[in-house]
Amino acid sequence: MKLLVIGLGQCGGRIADRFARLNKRAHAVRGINILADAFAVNTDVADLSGLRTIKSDYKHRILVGGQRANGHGVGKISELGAEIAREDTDKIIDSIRKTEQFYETDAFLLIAAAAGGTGSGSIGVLSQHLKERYIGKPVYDVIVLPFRQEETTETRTIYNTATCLKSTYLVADAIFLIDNQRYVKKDSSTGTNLATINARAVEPFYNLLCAGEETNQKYVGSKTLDAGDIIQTLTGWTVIGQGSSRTPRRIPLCRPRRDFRDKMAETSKAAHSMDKALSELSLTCDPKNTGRALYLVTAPPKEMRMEVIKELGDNLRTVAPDALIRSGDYPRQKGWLDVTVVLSEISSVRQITNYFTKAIELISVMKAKRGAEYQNRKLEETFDGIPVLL
Ligand SMILES: Nc1nc2c(ncn2[C@@H]2O[C@H](COP(=O)(O)OP(=O)(O)OP(=O)(O)O)[C@@H](O)[C@H]2O)c(=O)[nH]1
Ligand SMILES: [Mg+2]
Repeated sequence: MKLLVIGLGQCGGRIADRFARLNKRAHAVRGINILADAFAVNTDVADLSGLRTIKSDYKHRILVGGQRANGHGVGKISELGAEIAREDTDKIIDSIRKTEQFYETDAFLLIAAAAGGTGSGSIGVLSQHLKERYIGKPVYDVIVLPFRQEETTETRTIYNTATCLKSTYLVADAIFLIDNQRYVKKDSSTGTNLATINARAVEPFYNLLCAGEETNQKYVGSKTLDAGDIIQTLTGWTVIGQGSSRTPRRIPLCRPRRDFRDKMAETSKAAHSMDKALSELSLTCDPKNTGRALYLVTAPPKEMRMEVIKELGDNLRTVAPDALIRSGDYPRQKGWLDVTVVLSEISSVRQITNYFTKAIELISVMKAKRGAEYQNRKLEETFDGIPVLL
């Protein structure tokens, strides 16, 4: 599957940059392309300059906002981010549609942090525009949720997150939710190392995007998971995860025939990888609320038996009983058995509901405050005619 990736704001730009690096890896290691192209859009010159892999010309690193942001961002005011995106949509579209591989694009992937200003405000606007303009090409959004401590230290965090989530939900075909906090818990030694989080967030897409682009017959699975399967799966709130286990090195002359222990070990390795994938999902959620799901097994060709794949399907069916499940195998790498899991059309996510509830409370507090200010102003107005002794 070939994506056209657009990163918005600082976080979005950095993750898009990671996707560009993933594409380089796919090209160098597997000889395939998984991106049509990658772009970064920002109101901040410094953020655009900090990227490493996205081409550095002005058509790929697109500065928006002109005089209004003055090249310094919008300071978390997502309304301004949205306004700038509306004004500069043509500039962005003009750049992306001129890319050589534009017509190879299977879907758009837009990325932004929910809590910031530029990315949070512009992702809904641009998603809507792309949906209306390129009918038939799906638009997927990746939304990065803030660290918990940001919710208390930065006042705009909850409000921006809730408005961004609602806006993207209304226009995008699917929204991948990536929770920054999840990755902190998983690797406390790196703490809030954003580069590590970005790498981990992007990695599960590698095999998923490569599988359907494989042209070497040797590496085409017996059940290929291609763009069609992915597009049919991705709907609404979505999470992704990947789990890996090492596979044993086989010395052919040593034990020519596999006995029942090998077979058991293979099955349990695959099950272990799937368990890991489910526990490493990009946001904590209950798989029971999933409407659609897919899993992909990537392993050395010798480890790939239909029984293993079927067993994994049974495992996923147990945890996500209502999901329509698609699957595939990708006989590619050496030494590892990876399972990629995507859960989509999730009907209930507590964390997301919490953002909406807290934002509604916040809005009513803000309204009450505004009322109090009005009363104070009225009091000031009452001494208008009184002389001052200063
Ligand atoms: N995972 C990850 N999160 C990031 C990164 N950079 C910022 N964030 C998170 O993104 C949110 C802030 O959004 P930014 O992308 O910095 O904001 P912006 O879109 O550039 O908007 P303005 O700076 O307000 O113009 C916070 O929740 C940060 O924790 C990053 O590289 N990776
Ligand atoms: Mg910024």
